[in-house]
Amino acid sequence: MPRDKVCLVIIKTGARDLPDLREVLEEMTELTDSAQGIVVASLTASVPHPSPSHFIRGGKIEELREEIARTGANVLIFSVDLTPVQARNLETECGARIVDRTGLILDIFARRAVSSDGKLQVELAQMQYLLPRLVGQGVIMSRLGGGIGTRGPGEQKLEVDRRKIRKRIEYIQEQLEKLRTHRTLMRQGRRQKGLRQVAIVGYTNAGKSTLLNTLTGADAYVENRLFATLDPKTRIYEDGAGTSILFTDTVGFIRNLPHGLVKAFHATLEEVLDADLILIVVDAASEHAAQHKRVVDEVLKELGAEAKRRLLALNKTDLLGDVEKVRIQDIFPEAVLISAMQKQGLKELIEAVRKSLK
Ligand SMILES: Nc1nc2c(ncn2[C@@H]2O[C@H](COP(=O)(O)OP(=O)(O)OP(=O)(O)O)[C@@H](O)[C@H]2O)c(=O)[nH]1
Ligand SMILES: [Mg+2]
Repeated sequence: MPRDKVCLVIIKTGARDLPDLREVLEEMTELTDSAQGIVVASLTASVPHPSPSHFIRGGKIEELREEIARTGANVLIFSVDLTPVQARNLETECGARIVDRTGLILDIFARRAVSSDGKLQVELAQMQYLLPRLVGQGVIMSRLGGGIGTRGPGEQKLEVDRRKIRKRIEYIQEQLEKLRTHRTLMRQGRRQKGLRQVAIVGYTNAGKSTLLNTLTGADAYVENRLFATLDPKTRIYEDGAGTSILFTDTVGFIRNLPHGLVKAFHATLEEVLDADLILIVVDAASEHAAQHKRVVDEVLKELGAEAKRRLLALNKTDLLGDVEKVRIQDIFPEAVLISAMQKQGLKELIEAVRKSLK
């Protein structure tokens, strides 16, 4: 299938805590890339007061139409979330598929889901997202053509009516409840064996799976794309001197992780809540390292894990010069500097983990 040609629409709202436009553009480009779309154009719009009908105003819509005509873009991806009404109206006005930020992230998750649990969780989030959007036939049918925002484990089911979708949602919720019970039992079993559990969390693409692999010899999937991991993986670390620690790799975080996704992935994210220690991995080579660390703290808070013991590991330090290393250690004095890929700083990390677990 040909890849979608995407025009990004980067919105500056009145909200104060937002990162700058350049950073949002970068993030949206990476997300689009992870969804196999090609960014052919991007446009920014300052919208302090979004219109309830179209979000953006007439002049901008005109500009968008010109961009579409000039570049041949078939999809508009917005950096914010739109109401179903706004999305539908824009679709009609612009003659291109409209995808909002949550829709884009859901699409990436749908591509990444491998296990049946992962697929169920994504499907739940997708259905809940689509349900209020199932108004006119037109909307739903146009979403079935393929391309960003149209695909996923729930794809064939999208044409069934709302009632069937609600039934399906109930069914998935029951299944996930079973999954949750199962995971809880597994954790209790491990605990009875006296094993301590460390949850590896962090911004997407920070190197969490690489770290799990390096520490435990696991074969977790690693990729330079966002949200490579959806399913948690727990593996044992043994140092040969009698220390055994369990490490769990989890789904990555992102700014404003869609709420429905956090809820759908609750069974999975409970691994984090139940751990004895939270090991936060930050990509120290990213110029947004501090921002990413803040986002991780926020998501942990949203999960109700803010009181948990934690440890910070700054990863990818193989990409830093000596000066940069000193600078980042200054910002995060308590952090351990590591390179999961080059196997640097791991002894110090395990030592710090052991200390924190005491
Ligand atoms: N240079 C360098 N690259 C690294 C290091 N650790 C991981 N990477 C690279 O960073 C990319 C992401 O690594 P992953 O381990 O998949 O990251 P993740 O945090 O599991 O990502 P998600 O599962 O998508 O949230 C891959 O291309 C890795 O090869 C490191 O220490 N140094
Ligand atoms: Mg991963």
